[in-house]
Order: sequence, then structure tokens, then C-alpha cells
Amino acid sequence: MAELENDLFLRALMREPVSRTPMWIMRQAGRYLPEYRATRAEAGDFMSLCRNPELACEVTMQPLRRYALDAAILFSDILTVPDAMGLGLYFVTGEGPKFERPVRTADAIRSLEVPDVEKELGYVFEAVRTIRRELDGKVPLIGFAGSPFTCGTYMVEGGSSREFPTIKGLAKEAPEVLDQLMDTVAETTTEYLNAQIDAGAQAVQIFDTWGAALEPDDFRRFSLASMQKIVDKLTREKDGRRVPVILFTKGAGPLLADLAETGCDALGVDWTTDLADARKYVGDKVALQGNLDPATLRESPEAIREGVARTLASYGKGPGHVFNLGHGITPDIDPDNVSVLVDAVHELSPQYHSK
Ligand code: 1CP
Repeated sequence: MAELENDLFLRALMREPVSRTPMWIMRQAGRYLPEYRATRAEAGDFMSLCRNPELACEVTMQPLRRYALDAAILFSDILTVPDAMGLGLYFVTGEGPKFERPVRTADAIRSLEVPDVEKELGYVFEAVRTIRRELDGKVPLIGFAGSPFTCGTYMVEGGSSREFPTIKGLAKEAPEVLDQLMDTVAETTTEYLNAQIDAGAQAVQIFDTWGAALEPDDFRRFSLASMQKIVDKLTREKDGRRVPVILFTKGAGPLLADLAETGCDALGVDWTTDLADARKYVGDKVALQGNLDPATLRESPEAIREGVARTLASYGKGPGHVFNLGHGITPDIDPDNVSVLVDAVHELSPQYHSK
């Protein structure tokens, strides 16, 4: 396998000096790109796209052809894991993900088993190998999974939710049952991420989109503890290089301090916390990734540049920053505005680095 031509992203995650701030964009492959919509139409539907390694590779590469990004992210979805556990994932247009067989009762949770990930998710590992070949050492490839709690919300509620009534009910009325669900999903996710790393993922991110919807103590017991179990068992070195782990709990705020204790290498930060405050919460334990409000991309080129300038200034000088949005890019964004964003990070960030 070729040496990496651009390892700024991996170096920033390790808090090593870099010449400028590296960047990627959460959901960089997706519906805001017309070429993505064309490939998805060719595949027929979203899951067929995920299950086809050639097409998953194609959509992974699409944003890199347009923009000077410093990392690629595997094209897949966090809900492939519950799907592999037998819940039957399907998508209803306009309504988002749904499960045919949600797990709502103690009995259903007790009978869940850790699946054979090679057998059920082999298509993901094949996509990772295909993307690595196609990238040919240009930039690193990020693998990912959902946090057990975030996957759990979809597994228990049966689809997207705003209030999380069923899983919050379990947290209060049957916490041991929810512990058990978290354990089974954490074990599956550990095997899943280690198999992605085996196949060639050079960093991994755990998306904890909904963990911070819990009260802080419940966040610690269910979401943080289950991510901790994963971090403890991940492969951390491959081919002589560290495989960094990024945890992204949306809306974590002061809980970033707890997340920094897990032994991860970096934390994702959303736009509701200033990076300057986030740095105070975590000290020099971990790198930080973020955190421009994705809504900024709907504004003028000047406003986008100002947003980038503010984000870079908020982190301030020194290593350990990976530029990103504070959450995924939305389907309504004009792809030209993303060029403005990328150019601004390239232009404005070198002054924050002494190397
Ligand atoms: O219609 C389509 O084409 C499907 C839209 C879509 C896409 C492009 C879905 C369905 N998933 C994805 C890809 C995806 N999802 C990626 C890889 C692409 C990349 O980053 O470039 C990743 C990392 C995810 C992660 C994901 N899926 C999360 C966590 C991150 C986040 O944004 O909060 C979550 C919560 C999901 C569930 C999911 N899958 C799809 C949708 C629309 C949703 C969200 C539903 C909801 O809001 O509840």
C-alpha cells in the first residue's frame, strides 16, 4: 500500500504540528451533490447503494473530485449495524429510516445476538478495500459507526424520533435492560469497526447524534459507558501507524470533559459550544474537530469566510484542530458554497500554525 501523500488529518488528530488546518465535511458525500443523486438513482435506492462496493466507492470519491478535502469517509450508514442484527432496515422516501422488527421489550432485547459481522456486513469491508485502492494513498480513509445509544434510539423507537419516549422509558423503568441493549450493540460495533480497520480504515469516528438528549447521569451510564467499551477494544495501530478514534456527541457541551477521559484521540464539537470553551473542557488530552454551523453554508460567500475565520480564531493557535462543520451538511446546500468554505480554510488557517 502506498505511503500517504497527505497525512495532515492524521497528524492533526495526534496533535502533531501541521502547516495548515486539515478539513473534511460530515456527510460530504450526499444529496447536495447532483452526481450523488445520479448514482443513487442508478443504484435504485439508498441501501442498494450502500451494499454495492463499486457504487459506494464512487460516491465516496465524488466530493474529493470537487474539493481539496484532507480525508475521505466511507459511504455507508450507521443503521447497517442494527440491520445486521436482524431488525430489517428500510427507507420510506421523505420519512427516513425505519425498522420492520424494532426491539421494544425486555424479551426482545435479551434475545438479540451479536451477528457474524463478516457475513452480514462483508459488503462494507469490501467497500473499504475498494475505496483504499481508488484513493491510492492520496488522503486517509475514515471508517465509522453509530454509538450504541444513537443506534439504540432507532432500534427501540423503530425509526427517527424527536422525543425518544420508548428508550427514555427504558432508561428510567428498566435500566438493566437498556444496559444489556447497549452491551450487545457495543460488542457488535467493536467487531464492526475493527473489521473496517482490518480492511483499511485509517481513522474511525463514532457518531453519537442523540446521546446528549439524555440527562447527564444517564448519558454517562448508557451512551458514554458503551462508547468507552468500544474505545477500550479498538485496534489502535495498523501498518506502523496510529489509528485515531474520534467521538462525536452532538450537543455534548461540558460533557466533552467526560468524553476526553475515554482514551479517544479526538472529539467532534457541534456549533453550540465555542471551540475556545471546548479547549478549556478537554485541556490538551485530545484534538478537536468542528464546528461551523452547517446553516452558514446557506449564506453569502463573505458570511461563509467570516464563519471560517471565527471558527479558526476560536480554536486559536497550535496543533490539534481538524476543521469540519458542527453536524452534517444538509441536502439544500449549493455545492459552490462548499468551494468557498474549503478555499477559506486553506487561505486563513496557515497563520494559526508555526510550521
Ligand atoms: O436519501 C438518501 O440518499 C439517503 C440519505 C442518507 C445518506 C447520504 C442516509 C440515510 N445516510 C447517508 C449517509 C451517511 N449517514 C454517512 C456517510 C456519508 C458521509 O458522511 O459522507 C454517514 C456518516 C451517516 C451517519 C448517520 N446516519 C447518522 C449520524 C450522523 C448524523 O448526521 O447525525 C445518523 C443519525 C444516520 C441515520 C440516518 N440515515 C439516513 C438518514 C436520513 C438518517 C437520519 C435520520 C434522522 O435524522 O433521524
